[in-house]
Amino acid sequence: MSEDKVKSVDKATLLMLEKARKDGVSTIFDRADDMKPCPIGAVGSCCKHCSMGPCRVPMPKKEGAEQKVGLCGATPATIAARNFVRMIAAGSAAHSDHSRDVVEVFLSAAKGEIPGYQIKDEHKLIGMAMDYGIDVEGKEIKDIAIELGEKCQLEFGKQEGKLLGLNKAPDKRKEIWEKEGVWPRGIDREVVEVMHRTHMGVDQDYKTLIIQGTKAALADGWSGSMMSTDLQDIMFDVPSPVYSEINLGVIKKEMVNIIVNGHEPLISEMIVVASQDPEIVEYAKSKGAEGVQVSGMCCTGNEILLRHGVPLAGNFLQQELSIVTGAVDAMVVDVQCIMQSLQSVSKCYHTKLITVSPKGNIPEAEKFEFDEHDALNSAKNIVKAAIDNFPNRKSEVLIPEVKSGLVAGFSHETIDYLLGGMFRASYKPLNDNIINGRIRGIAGVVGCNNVRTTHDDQHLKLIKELIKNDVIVLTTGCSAAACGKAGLLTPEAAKEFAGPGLAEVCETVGIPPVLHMGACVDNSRILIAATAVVKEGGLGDDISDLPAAGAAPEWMSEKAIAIGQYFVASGVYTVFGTAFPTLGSKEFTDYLFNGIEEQFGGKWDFVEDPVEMAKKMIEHIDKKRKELGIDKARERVLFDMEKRRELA
Ligand code: MSK
Repeated sequence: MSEDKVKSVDKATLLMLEKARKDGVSTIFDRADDMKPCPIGAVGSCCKHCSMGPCRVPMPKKEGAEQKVGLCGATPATIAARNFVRMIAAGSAAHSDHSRDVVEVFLSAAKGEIPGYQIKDEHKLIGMAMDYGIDVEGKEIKDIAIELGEKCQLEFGKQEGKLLGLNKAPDKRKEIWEKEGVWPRGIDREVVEVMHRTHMGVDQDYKTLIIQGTKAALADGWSGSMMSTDLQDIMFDVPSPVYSEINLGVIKKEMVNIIVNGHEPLISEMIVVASQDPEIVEYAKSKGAEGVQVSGMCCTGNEILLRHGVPLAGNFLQQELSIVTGAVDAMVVDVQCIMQSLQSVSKCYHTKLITVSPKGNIPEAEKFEFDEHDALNSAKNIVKAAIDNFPNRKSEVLIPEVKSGLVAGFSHETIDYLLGGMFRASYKPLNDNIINGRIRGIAGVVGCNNVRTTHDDQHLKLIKELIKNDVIVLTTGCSAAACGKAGLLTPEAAKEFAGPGLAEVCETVGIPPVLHMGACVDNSRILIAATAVVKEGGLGDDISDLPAAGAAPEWMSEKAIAIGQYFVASGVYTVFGTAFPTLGSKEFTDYLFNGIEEQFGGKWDFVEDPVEMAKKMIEHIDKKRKELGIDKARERVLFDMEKRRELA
């Protein structure tokens, strides 16, 4: 156990690691001990884009010595930039292909072809249609929805013109994108062009490579990801605050346990409905169970947590460990962040591994053809397969008695409403509290777990430091889950962890100091929230003027790099931890950490220590406060009652 302590700060994770070892099961934590990352590839200095290599161009050990180039002459800057923008393209493709599936289902739902899915939020539908330039006057909801679905579909393959989603940004930001020539044309086109330019012997200048990478990233953040968030909200409802529980302790011994894992809520939404059907509950009882418990994992879990309060069993590094409990009767996976090792781990227990996405093919998993036209019955078949597996439990069941309460579901619409009230929904109270200094600034802390650092530790140290210093935190993905497990997603956390100014605002409004905004695609909600703050007024006229910063302290996926780049290109100072994939080129890294700011007002940074990371983010926030002329107000607020009494 003592050796495991550094592997995670989460008690449930440590308990299950101990059980895995006793059961002879290998997990990602064991494999990380056995295999160290390649130090050359980790910093972007390995080019494997042709068969003459891989060429490795590490930093010279002796200062002043010349750095090698690839066989074709590609410099370390070109190699690092090509690797970096390919990561952006992969991340953007992942988010946007998810979005394509959502658009297809939305369009079928709008046409009334798939009865399980409907248009639930007409208000949001009309708003989005208007953003996409659709004249809604006098039209039926159904017709507006069809027109919107068709318009969204075109965004993927558009060859010329401009992606429409970016129109939502502040005017000044749009001018910057125009000036820098980075407004994307079509989602697919920008991703394909990255792949072409990074092919052997094409674009040889990191400055033009990153321009193309920026187009692909913006196509993700302001279009692909944003479309899926918005259309999912229209079909499944805009999230609003909901109480639930998190951690492996939400798995129930006497119930049939289904874990839904991945990123797309299209099928898991139906599994939730199916699991509550009286006929299904009776069927579960006929097999000796008390009922059916659906729990989430990673971002599919975040999606159904936000909209239905379905408990979250854990984040990325806990997916294998949920099976180690011996109580998971089926793990249903869709796409992204699903470990291949789930096949071998589930074989050690009785767990049925089910894949519902043809794109996420897993050789040894059971494949369920999901028929959208008969969605509920398809979902019932999946649930029944889990129920049939309940009597097959073979190993000792051990569920850690570790779980925490949380409040999730802070869409940007909800924040608007909570702050301003139903009849005067507005960001004004937030802006006022930033101006008067009760809230020092805003931080978006997002992203994955990474087994190369202590699980959840970086997220928690960073976020606790930020809220202690009156910085309100918006969070998504596995970072949000880490916060939930540590009790940071409850209104009570404000009193315990937040600085006096932030705590006062949270207590008045009744919100936690850390707001769970959703899955990784929902980082688009943070962009819209930042835009709403700009449009409210008093804090400059662009996102880059805001006292705000972003971070992904435990990132690991290519999607995180795409997210980071669209935040930087939207004007945000963005800090990553654990590792940074361009450090092998001083020239390209200097550009990302400094030069890029002149173009976009945002920049990258890399800091390993989370407290130091918080310090740098707060320094940036204070710099922005000074530029806005609101640093004086903050000093006044910090003069608390005790000091006033002393003065008297
Ligand atoms: S699941 S991309 S590990 S946040 Fe969205 Fe978590 Fe990162 Fe996957």
